[in-house]
Amino acid sequence: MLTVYSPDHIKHHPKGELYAGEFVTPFEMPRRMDIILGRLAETGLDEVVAPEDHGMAPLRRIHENDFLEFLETCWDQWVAAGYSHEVVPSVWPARRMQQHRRPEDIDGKVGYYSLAAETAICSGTWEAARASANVALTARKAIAEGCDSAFALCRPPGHHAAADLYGGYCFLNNAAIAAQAFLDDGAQRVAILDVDFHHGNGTQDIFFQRDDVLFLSLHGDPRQAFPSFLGYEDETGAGRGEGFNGNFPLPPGTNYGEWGRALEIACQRIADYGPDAVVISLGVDTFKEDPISFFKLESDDYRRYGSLLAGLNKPTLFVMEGGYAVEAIGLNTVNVLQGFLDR
Ligand code: SP5
Ligand code: ZN
Repeated sequence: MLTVYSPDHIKHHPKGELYAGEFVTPFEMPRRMDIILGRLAETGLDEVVAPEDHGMAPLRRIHENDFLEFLETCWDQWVAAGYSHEVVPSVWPARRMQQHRRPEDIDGKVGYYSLAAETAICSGTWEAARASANVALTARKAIAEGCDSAFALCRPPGHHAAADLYGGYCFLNNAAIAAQAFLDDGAQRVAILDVDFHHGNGTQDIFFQRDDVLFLSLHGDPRQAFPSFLGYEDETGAGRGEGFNGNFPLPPGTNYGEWGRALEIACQRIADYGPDAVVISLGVDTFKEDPISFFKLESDDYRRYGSLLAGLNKPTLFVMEGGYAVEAIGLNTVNVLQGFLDR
C-alpha cells in the first residue's frame, strides 16, 4: 500500500495545549509521525512518497473562503496585535449572543473560527495544514489512478474541522476534502467511516444535508467525551441528507467485542449504500492506553478490523486522524493496514 507523507507537518509544533486548566506538551505531537514511519519501514510497507501541491481549489470546495484566509493570516494578525505566545482563543459566540457577527480584531476572529481552546496556532500551522490536505489529495489521486488502497499519513489531523471551524487539533478537514475530490472526479457516492475515538463533528457537519456522502462515526459518547456537543445517535442527516449520517456513541470501557459489533453494522450500511470509494478517518485513540480516551481496544484488534474493512471490497483511502499513546501508535496504525492487506 502506498503511503503519502510530508515532513512539513513539523512546522505545526505548538508548545502548549490547554488541558485540565494548565498548558501541557500537546498530545498531538510531531513524534507521532516518526513512530508510524518507523513501523511502516519495519513491516516492509515502506513505499512512501511526498505529496503534490493541489492548490487552493479543492480546499475551497469544503471550507469557507473567509475561514481559509483567517487560517493563512491568523499568526501575522496575532503578532501584529503585539502578542508573542501561541494563538489561543478566549471568547466565543455563546447562547443568545450574535452568532453571525464577524469581529474585526484578532481575539474576536479566533473565537469566531474556533470550536475549542486546546488547539494552539503557531507560525507554521497554516503551511503544515496545507501540506496535510495535499497528502490526502495525493493519496486520493493514487486511488483514482488505479491503486486499490492508499494511506494518507496526515498531520495535523482533520475530522473536527468544519467549513468554518478549527479545533480538536484539526484545521483543514483532510477526509472531507478527499471525499469531495472523489466526487468532483466522477464518483457518484462516497462513504466516510470515522473510527477515531472522537466524533467526527466537522465531517458530519460538512455533509449533513447531502446524500452523495454517507458519514458514519463510532466514538466515545458525547455525553462523556470531546467534542461534547455533537455525535448523538439521533443526528441522522437533514433534508436530502436525511438517513445519510450515522452515529454510534459508545460508553467508557468499550472493548473490541462491543466496538466490533458497531463496526459490523456500519460496514453493512456502507455495503448497502454502494459507494464508489470509501474514506476511513483512521484514528487509533481507541487504544486501551490512550491518555485522553476511554475505549479498550488492544493492538491485535486493529488487525482484525483492518481485514473487516477489506471485506467491503471498495477502493479505500485511509486518512490519519488521532492516536496519542505515541509509543504504540505505529503498531496500531500499521496493524489496520496489514489486516486490510492480508484480509
Ligand atoms: C483528532 C483528535 O483525536 N482530536 C482530539 C481532540 C481532543 N481534544 C480535547 C481533549 C480533552 C480531553 N479530556 C480528556 C479527559 C481525560 N481524563
Ligand atoms: Zn480522536
